[in-house]
Amino acid sequence: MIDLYSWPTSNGHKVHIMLEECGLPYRAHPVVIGKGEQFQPWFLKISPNNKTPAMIDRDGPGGKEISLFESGAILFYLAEKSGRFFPTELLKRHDCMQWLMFQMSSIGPMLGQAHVFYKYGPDHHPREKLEVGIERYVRQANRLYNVMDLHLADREWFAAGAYTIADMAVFPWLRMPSFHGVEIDGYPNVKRWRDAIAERPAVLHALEVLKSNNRFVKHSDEEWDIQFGATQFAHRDASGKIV
Ligand SMILES: N[C@@H](CCC(=O)N[C@@H](CS)C(=O)NCC(=O)O)C(=O)O
Repeated sequence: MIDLYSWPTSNGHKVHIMLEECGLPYRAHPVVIGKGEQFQPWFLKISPNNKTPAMIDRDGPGGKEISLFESGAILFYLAEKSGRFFPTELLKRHDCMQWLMFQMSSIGPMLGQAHVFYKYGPDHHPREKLEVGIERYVRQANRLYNVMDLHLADREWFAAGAYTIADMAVFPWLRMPSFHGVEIDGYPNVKRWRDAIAERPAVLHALEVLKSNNRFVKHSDEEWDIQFGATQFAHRDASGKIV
C-alpha cells in the first residue's frame, strides 16, 4: 500500500494524477501547509525540505518500505513500479526525462514565484515593493509558455510521442494561467494540449483528491507567515524545532 502525504496544489496533483492513471491503491493524507504541518518532525523525516508531496510505499523494491520526496522522483518511481507512462526505449526515456526535468527546474519554480509575487504578494505587501519580482516572473511565465507552445506545435504530447509522466508533471501548473499573468489564448498549442489532458477520467478523479481542503481565497496573515514569511525561513534543528 502507498501512503501519500500531500496537498491539493500543482505538485500534489501531479502525483494524484499518476496514481489514478495507474490505478495503484493508495491512501492520501492531507498535510495542511497553511497550518505548518509540513514542519512536523515525522514529516521532516520523510520530506527534509518541508514540502509536499512525500510518499511511503510499504511494498517497495524487494518488498521493502521506501519513502520518497520531490514530485519528479515520485513520478519516476511510480512509472518504474507500474511499468507505465514512461517509455521503455532508451532514446524515448531520455526525451521524457528531459521534459520532466524542464518541469521540475523551470515550470514549477518560475510559475511558483510568479504566483507569490503577482497573485498572492499584493495582499500582504505594497505592490511597489513587489514590482521587480512581478515583472521578472510574469515574463518568465510567458517565456516558458512560448517555449512550450513552439514545442507542442507539431506534437500531441511533450515527449516520446505518448502521454507520459512529463505531461502529468506540467499539466497541473497550467490550470490557472491567470495566477501567473498569462493569457492562455495567446498559446493555442499549449491550450489544445492542456484541454485534452483535462478531459481524461483519471485526471478528473485526481483533481478531486483532498479537494475539500482546497480554497482559492486570500492567505491569512498566519498562512502567509508560515508559507512565505518568517516561519518558513526560520532555522530549525533536526526535529523541526525553531532554533
Ligand atoms: N520541488 C518540489 C516542490 C514541492 C512544493 O513546493 N510543495 C509545496 C506545495 S505545492 C509545499 O509543500 N509547500 C510548503 C512549504 O513551502 O512550506 C516538488 O516538486 O515536490
